[in-house]
Amino acid sequence: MGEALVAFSPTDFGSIKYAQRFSKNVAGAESNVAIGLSKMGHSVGWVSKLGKDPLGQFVISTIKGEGVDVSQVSYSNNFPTGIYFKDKLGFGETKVYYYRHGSAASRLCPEDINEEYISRARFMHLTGITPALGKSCFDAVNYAIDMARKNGIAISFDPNIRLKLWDESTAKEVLLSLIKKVDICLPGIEEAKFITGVDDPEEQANILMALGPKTVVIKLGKDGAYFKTAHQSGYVPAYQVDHYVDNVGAGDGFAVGLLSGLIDNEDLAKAVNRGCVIGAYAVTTKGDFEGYPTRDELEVILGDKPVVTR
Ligand code: KDG
Repeated sequence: MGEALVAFSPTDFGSIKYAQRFSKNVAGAESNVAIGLSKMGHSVGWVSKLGKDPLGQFVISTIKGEGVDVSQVSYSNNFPTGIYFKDKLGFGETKVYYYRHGSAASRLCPEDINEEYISRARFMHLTGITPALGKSCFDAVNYAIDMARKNGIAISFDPNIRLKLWDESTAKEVLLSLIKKVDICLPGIEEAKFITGVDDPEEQANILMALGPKTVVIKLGKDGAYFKTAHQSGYVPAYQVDHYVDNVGAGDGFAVGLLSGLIDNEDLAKAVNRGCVIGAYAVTTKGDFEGYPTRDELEVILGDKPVVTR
């Protein structure tokens, strides 16, 4: 559950201040995860709200076209589909400018959540972006968590801290309150540092687990990932790709791999490795999810299947 946006990126190198031409892609942390899981062949649904406008039609046809069930998406006549711009800075980083305040998805509320629909899932994936969008979204996230817990659905949570959307102290307080109620917590190392106040991933995982989650996976970027449960822990190295375009969407790709591995009943280290591989492929394209492999492609990448191109 969460907001999808239309992302505009300059087609030429340089700042959006000077750009004349833009490409347009669908983005959004949670819809990225939904699309990635669908590409892996899993059955997945996305709960959200869009404006009844052409950009909303673009978003819905893209997400539906990727095989995600969109029956739980509603449309607003009064509020638009949110957008953002990616600004490629000279030193290779991507900065984003959001135009999502007052968007249709920022009006998501508990009434948009259908308990019966949720009760059919195996996992519910949420991020710290949604509660940052406004009070009704915060209520919707808490309601979704309550419904998932009531129905025995495992909740995965990526803090996805976006300090352009809320202030640090509110972010910390709300994220801590949510982490206490989830099963799997998937922060990046900098996010884990923001939440726990310590630098070391093993210490970070201990602190997060003491709050409630049974599984913690800290994403370490070029150093891979560290995972921990009550019974096991370990490091998984990063997967190397030879082509870098844009890192937005990599964390969501990691969540795709991890959840996909768990749905396939892989052991945790293998699922984390799948996360590292899909996260790495995310950086090879301009769009967030376009680089995520399909299941067949993943099998080739992992060496389980030969490549047949003709
Ligand atoms: O994780 C990728 C997202 O950050 C991007 O698609 C846009 O959802 C988005 C956000 O709020 O930053």
